Amino acid sequence: MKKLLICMFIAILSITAATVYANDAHHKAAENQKSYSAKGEVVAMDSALSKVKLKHDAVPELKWPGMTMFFNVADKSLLDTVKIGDHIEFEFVKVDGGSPLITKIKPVK
Ligand SMILES: [Cu+2]
Repeated sequence: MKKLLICMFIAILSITAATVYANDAHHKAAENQKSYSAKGEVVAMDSALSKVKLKHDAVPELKWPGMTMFFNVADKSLLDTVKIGDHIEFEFVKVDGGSPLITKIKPVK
């Protein structure tokens, strides 16, 4: 009986440890949110403000039609690899009360 209790205790400890570890792997709040991927074209950029205007394809997961809109970028350096007119693939998270935030962006050939 005592052995069983010890086993259960260890099992609970490992589950707790796994959960803490999983949460610790993410540092930015944005990375904890669901991210979506889409394709589009760069229409305008403002690196100083970490903003980019994209003409993006539909995002079926969010029931978004294709449109031209501004996104914020998580880091200015994300815009270093793209220029106006580039066709791109990007990942973003939704932000309550603000423009969606791009976490990854890369040109496609
Ligand atoms: Cu849009």
